[in-house]
Amino acid sequence: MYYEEIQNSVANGKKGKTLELVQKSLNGGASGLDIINQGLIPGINIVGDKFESGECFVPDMLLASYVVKDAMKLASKGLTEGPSTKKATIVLGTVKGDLHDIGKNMVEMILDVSGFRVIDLGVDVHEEDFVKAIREYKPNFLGMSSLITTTMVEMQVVIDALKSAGLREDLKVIIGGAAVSEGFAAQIGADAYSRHAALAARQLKQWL
Ligand code: B12
Repeated sequence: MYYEEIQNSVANGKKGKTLELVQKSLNGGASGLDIINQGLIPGINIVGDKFESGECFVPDMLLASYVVKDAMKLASKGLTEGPSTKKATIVLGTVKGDLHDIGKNMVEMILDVSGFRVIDLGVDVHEEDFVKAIREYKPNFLGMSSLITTTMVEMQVVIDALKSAGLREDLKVIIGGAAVSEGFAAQIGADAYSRHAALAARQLKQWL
């Protein structure tokens, strides 16, 4: 299903080629989720590994991220629509200081097709904006993303701000992103950690 080719074309920042391969895979009957999980994400991880080992630089990561964003839009057309009545609401955002949003967007996409109403606050979300959104939308869940070790501490800041505002009790908090872990979730008093988007949808359904 061209997964390896998709990985390589993402890693090389080739947008046209990637979109062509995604379309070919969809035409061949591949599911959007498999294309994302077996093609696009491993592809961008190749770039991340090369960045870590000094074989590529920020512009390469940026280029690959543009390719993945467009390809995800195309692949998500292959995802089945969930029920039209939304089960519950989640406020979602990447924490202060962190601009990574591909993973968060993927969580948004999966939760949306799984029947959740998602309020996406975007990236670099400050604690006061999380608090404001929880007040305004009264969601069942809060999801926070962090990919950088220096910004993951912001999750604790948000949880503390929610406690001070008296908004923590009625809310389940789920965290994710490459920087965090189950242990970290327990440490900061979050209710759950999810390694990937599909597991997040499963966890939220369990909480309903
Ligand atoms: C693309 C990328 C970028 C792009 C981001 C573009 C964008 N719009 O997102 C750009 C070029 C902007 C970028 C910048 C930087 N980056 Co960067 N980046 C990456 C890269 C290569 C891929 C990230 C990605 O999109 N992965 C694919 C997605 C799908 O995976 P994911 O985010 O982990 O999400 C999945 C799960 O974690 C989970 N999940 C994610 N969020 C959430 C939320 C919830 C609620 C739940 C339940 C689950 C969940 O579900 C997702 C899907 O299943 C990673 C390497 C890597 N392998 O992670 C480095 C990486 C994250 N970046 C890194 C660094 C250092 C930086 C910079 C500091 C570089 C610099 N010197 O400027 C800056 C920081 C800028 C900032 N302030 O944020 C480091 C972080 C190291 C660390 N330990 O802190 C990494 C790990 C690279 C490396 N190996 O060193 N980066």
